[in-house]
Amino acid sequence: SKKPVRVAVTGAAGQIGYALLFRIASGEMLGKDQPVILQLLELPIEKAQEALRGVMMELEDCAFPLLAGMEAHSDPMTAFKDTDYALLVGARPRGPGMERADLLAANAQIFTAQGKALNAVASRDVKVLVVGNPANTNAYIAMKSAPDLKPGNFTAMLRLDHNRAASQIAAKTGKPVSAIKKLAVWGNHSPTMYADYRFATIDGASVKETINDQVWNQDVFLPTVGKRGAAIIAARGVSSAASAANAAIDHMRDWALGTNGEWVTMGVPSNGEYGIPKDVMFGFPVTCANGEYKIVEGLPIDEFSQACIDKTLAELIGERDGVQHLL
Ligand code: NAX
Repeated sequence: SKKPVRVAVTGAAGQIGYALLFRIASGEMLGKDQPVILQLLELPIEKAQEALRGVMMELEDCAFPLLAGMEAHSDPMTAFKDTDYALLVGARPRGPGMERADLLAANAQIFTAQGKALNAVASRDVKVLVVGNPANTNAYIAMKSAPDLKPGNFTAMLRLDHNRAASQIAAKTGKPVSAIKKLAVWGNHSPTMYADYRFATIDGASVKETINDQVWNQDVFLPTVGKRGAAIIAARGVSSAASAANAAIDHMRDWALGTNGEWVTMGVPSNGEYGIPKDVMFGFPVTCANGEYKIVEGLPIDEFSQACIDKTLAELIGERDGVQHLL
């Protein structure tokens, strides 16, 4: 049987953590033959640590055959020791009256410390997924704080946007989600993201030609996907958790186990592809094989798409410039 791998999860006692840990421990992320050791990080405050203990009691009570070990931590320097995977979910939410700059600064502090800890103690091949918002910029900060790790070890979660887009297209065309291929989401995990179905096929037919409605694309589809998080908060009273955890599982599973040539969306550091400045943590279409992702290159970008990409890029550059002095 396989040697256990170490999976660190931060914000483990939060609502995404609660929807995520049981699925990791049951083998849905890394395979039904891959034992895992969970290294769980929560804030060093009694309430958070107590809640984490409760979650760990429930994990025990599942008696998962693949759960080879479990640890509670309050310090990233111990939580990330030798970790092969790190899902950075915990972040500072925007409090009442908190300005955007304060939010960026509070998160910069968290992700600088966590990036440094990963740099110091994690596996040199660690795969890092940042879920905590602002996800792209937090991932950028962690990457910049870990100079001894490859930039490509750091990614941000755009997969929820990707899955939301796929689901909207399936509903519009009346086809199953599983029939959709070659969908892409460009840019920031925010309402400015650009979900792009120009290359997508559904049962082999062009999605763009099947829908054939640029007004729907611009006025219905993109705003629906972009504002989906807000719509869920309005309906549920709390932010998306199960769908976010599901997207994190999809992202890590595909990165680790491969996509068999199919496209998925990941936020990854640019190497200059599509004119995105180097190191900007940007949503791109990728394929994954042998534990590596590869940006799909050479796609034509039309005028409408370029304007959408420019807008989401400008937002990311603004976030980066807002934290640059803190790095
Ligand atoms: P919760 O507030 O339920 O849980 C967050 C947990 O993180 C809390 O238990 C808190 O104690 C812990 N935490 C905070 N700072 C920490 C730190 N420095 N180290 C370790 N633990 C820490 O939030 P939840 O609903 O689980 O959401 C978590 C994050 O995901 C938020 O930032 C949220 O905005 C973000 N999201 C990102 C999405 C994406 O697609 N990238 C979608 C869903 C979600 O909104």
